[in-house]
Amino acid sequence: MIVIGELINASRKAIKAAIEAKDAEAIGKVARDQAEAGADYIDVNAGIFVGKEPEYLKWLVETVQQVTDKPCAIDSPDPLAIEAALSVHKGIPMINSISLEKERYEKLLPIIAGTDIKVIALCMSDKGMPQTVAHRMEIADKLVDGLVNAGLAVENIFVDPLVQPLSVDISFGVAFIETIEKVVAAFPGIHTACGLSNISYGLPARRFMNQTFMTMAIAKGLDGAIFNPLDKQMMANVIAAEALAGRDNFCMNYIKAFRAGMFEG
Ligand code: THG
Repeated sequence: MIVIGELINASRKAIKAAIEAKDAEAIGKVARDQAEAGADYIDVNAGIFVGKEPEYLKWLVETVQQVTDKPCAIDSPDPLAIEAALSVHKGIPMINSISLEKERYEKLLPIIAGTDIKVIALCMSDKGMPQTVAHRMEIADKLVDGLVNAGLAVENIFVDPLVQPLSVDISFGVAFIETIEKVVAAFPGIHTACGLSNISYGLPARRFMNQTFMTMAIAKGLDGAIFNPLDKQMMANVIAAEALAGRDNFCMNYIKAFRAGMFEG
């Protein structure tokens, strides 16, 4: 599982305050904690700051990279904010995300064309959020096609079929999972990703929903996710699910995690 740590998101109160105060120590700690817990990428999102998003996103990238070698997942719908963050990022970042929305697509594609940058391809278009598997696949097809034609390796693309709340429509869980299965079959070598916790929005006991959904999605091939890596139960659950899905030779990773004490407590 490619773990994208979600905690540096300005929609969270403590993070919003830390960004406004330019509290590098507070942000650095959240970055370091997530890296130590096993995050492969540190997501940075300053989306609530209209007008100041480019400046803040840039500062977040610099601040995170002062304390960890992990690359960032630059999380913004605004190509200008992404460009600002890219200008200071060291190593190979992940862009979160490109979509089929015309303006976003046309501005981002030339920025990433021919590079080694990892990119999340979010299944969203100017028609809004897709409701069905067929609509999600139609968008995924166009995005993967466009990105590959622009010179990106299929291995650097993470299709995100877009998790929407089960409380809004009872078909959204199955639609997401079926899309994962189809994407993995349609584009050999591709990765997938998602903002997992959207599934439980508006429901009680969200952690149960999130954990079970993660297991179901891993069974169908999900191999990347944006979530809280400090949630030890979720991390242990992910490692067990990947072994059960046949993606952990000789259960080596599972056994290693056990020896490291991940399943205690
Ligand atoms: N796909 C992609 N990127 C995404 C999303 C997605 N980025 C944003 C979001 N969705 C995923 N990131 C987060 C970050 C933080 C929280 C949830 C999703 C979070 N939520 C608290 C909760 O669920 O309880 C509420 C906020 C709070 O702590 O106050 O922390 O779908 N590509």
